[in-house]
Amino acid sequence: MTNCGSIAIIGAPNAGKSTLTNLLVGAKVSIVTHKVQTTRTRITGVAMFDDTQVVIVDTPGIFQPKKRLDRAMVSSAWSSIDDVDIVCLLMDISKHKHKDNEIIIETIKKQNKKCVLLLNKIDTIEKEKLLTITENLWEHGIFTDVFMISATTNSGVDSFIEWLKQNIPNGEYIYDPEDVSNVPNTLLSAEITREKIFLNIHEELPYSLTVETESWENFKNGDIKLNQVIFVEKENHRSILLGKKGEKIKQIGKLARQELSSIFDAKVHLFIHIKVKPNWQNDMDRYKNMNLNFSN
Ligand SMILES: Nc1nc2c(ncn2[C@@H]2O[C@H](COP(=O)(O)OP(=O)(O)OP(=O)(O)O)[C@@H](O)[C@H]2O)c(=O)[nH]1
Ligand SMILES: [Mg+2]
Repeated sequence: MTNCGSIAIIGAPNAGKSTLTNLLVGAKVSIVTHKVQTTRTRITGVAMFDDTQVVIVDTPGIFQPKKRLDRAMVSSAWSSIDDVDIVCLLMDISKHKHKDNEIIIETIKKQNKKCVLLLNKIDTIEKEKLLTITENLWEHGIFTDVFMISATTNSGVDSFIEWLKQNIPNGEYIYDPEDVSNVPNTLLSAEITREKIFLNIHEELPYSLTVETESWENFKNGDIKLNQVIFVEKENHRSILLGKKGEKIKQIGKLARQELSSIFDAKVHLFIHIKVKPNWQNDMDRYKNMNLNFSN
């Protein structure tokens, strides 16, 4: 008898949702950076724990959205809770009082939902504080279980996995047990390039650009040729991205290519073009490409 079910990991930006997703899956399916709002769309990973298959939906961080892209991201995160068997609210324990977390808790209460609380980054606070924080949060009455974890040091995650094995319903596997994700390779590779931009370009620019894979070619010798485009809003954004003598984009391309070669176990030829498209955040096609709903 096998078990199979789905969980959504929701929470404020930067809480560690994608880090935990990758840890549970055992492979990098979702990009991670130290910056908020890294994940822009739902990313489905597949984890196997003995005879239990867990379909993990990593979601964009929930915050108070202003722009259309922000609204689409937040709405994509909230919509995940109706599609899964178990909702997990992941919280950076050091930010448990942050406004975003208050709003998330209130919204869950209003919807009469229950969820599992995953208190993450316990490596960043003193042990003595853990119990008081947990007790205070428990009083909200919306949590069925609480786990204290660190997704970077792997602390406490085994207990959560054991709990999943007990609580995921009986059922046939939905995915091949060898699968790690249902994210198309074109999207994953665009995400990897976006991650390198987030890590190498500072301040606001990473938020006002998007990356798409325009073409993907598999060669007979196993090599892969990728053409990607980065849409930016302004001409000076292109200059920042290029850097002096094109050094910046060269470095980003190199880092992305190295990681893609390792993910796809092949030689990757990556060609990146930068296009200035002032209004891309109001262009429906860009949203389709990210699996986001345009009309939010
Ligand atoms: N110290 C510590 N850092 C962590 C832990 N888990 C994640 N991080 C770090 O937190 C940062 C954000 O991690 P992500 O996994 O990208 O967070 P996220 O919730 O997916 O963020 P968004 O996609 O922006 O909503 C990264 O720098 C991680 O390395 C943890 O348990 N302890
Ligand atoms: Mg994320």
